[in-house]
Amino acid sequence: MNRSDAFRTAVIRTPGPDCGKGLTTAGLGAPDFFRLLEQHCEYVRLLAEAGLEIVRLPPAPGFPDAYFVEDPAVVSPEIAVIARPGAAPRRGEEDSLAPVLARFKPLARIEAPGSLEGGDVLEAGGRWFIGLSERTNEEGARQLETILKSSGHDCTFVSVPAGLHLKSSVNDLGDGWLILAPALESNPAFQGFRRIVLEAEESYAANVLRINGRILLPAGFPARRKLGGLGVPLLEVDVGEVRKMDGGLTCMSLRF
Ligand code: CIR
Repeated sequence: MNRSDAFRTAVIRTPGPDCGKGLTTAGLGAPDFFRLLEQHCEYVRLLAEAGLEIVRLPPAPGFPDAYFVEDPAVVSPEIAVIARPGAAPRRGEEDSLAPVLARFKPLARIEAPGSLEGGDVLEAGGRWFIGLSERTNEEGARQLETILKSSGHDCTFVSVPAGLHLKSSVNDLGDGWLILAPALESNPAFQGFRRIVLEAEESYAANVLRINGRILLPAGFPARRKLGGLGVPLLEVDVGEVRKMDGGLTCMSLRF
């Protein structure tokens, strides 16, 4: 059983009209707010169709990246860990998320000088991988490891070689499969998995979301052909505007 096939709840946050003021390295221009809202709506609709109860938060004025709710928290079966974003402008997003998650799980916190963003945390095959990146430092990773270990979870640290977060380059496809950008192809951390490795120019498509027996993938990438043999429904989602802000499919929800 894949844990990602037994999720019941998705916390999401509606993007605000200041979405273009968020952090980005994409160089793809500013997102169109209304198109972004449409794409976000369709994403949320697909999560609901997958059987998830949607907990919708309003935009957080002054925090243009706050709809990337995956980053300020990590939720395990036992606990919700309130993260400490490595990006200074994103610090504070976690304050309005904590009381919401407290309705579902006991809380723990990543404390300074630790920094950690949920985009750097991947659960796959019953193991947890924590990316060390520009957003997640070793201290933050160690704090999360201690918290997860106390519930018996095994953690592996992975140096993030490219992209914003670990999950920009590797994600769980379920049933022992991972999808990887070539930068992580030969990383020993993932040796025990069956692997689908993308071409460098379609690395963005590594940010797929396995959820309740289906896989959401960014629309318009040839990567789709490589996933056909998995025997799982594939749903393409247009995230063109989201990508302009360095975001993708995993980062717009917290699932548990
Ligand atoms: C940022 O730079 O923090 C946001 N503009 C994008 C965050 C994307 N998060 C994710 O992939 N987990």
